[in-house]
Amino acid sequence: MKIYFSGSIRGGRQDAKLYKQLIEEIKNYGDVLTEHVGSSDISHELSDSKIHEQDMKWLNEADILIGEVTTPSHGVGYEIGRAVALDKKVFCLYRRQNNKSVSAMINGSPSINCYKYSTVKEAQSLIKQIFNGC
Ligand code: 6IA
Repeated sequence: MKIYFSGSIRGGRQDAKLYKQLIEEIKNYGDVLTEHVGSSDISHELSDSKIHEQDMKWLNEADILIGEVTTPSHGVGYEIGRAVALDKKVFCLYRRQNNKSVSAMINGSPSINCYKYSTVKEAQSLIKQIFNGC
């Protein structure tokens, strides 16, 4: 199974370590095409148009998108919308946080499965559930 993991880059890297932990769990179920999202060293070599081209190619190849959407990111929202339009399976994970709700356009979409979690352990167990249901 090919998996597209989405997480914030220019939207803010405060959750980069968490993305890495989730990607490590997701790797038990298939090939993660976007492992760089969890890397502490994001390369600045490619132009924005090349990044978009490469990511859309991977999204087309992917069977499923998993997004960590706690940190709002235009790129993540865009990828989720494109994945829905391509009829991919889409799952979003987000942490319970004071006074912050995930976008209604993500949480309210009938094509997107959204799960709240509190701890990394809980997120990892949600990932297990997602892939056991696939
Ligand atoms: O708007 P954001 O940058 O937060 O969007 C993050 C999402 O867009 C991620 O899920 C990635 O799949 C994609 N993305 C954004 N930037 C990159 C990138 N390099 N390489 C690959 N995918 C990306 C950007 C480096 C940049 C800081 C110069």
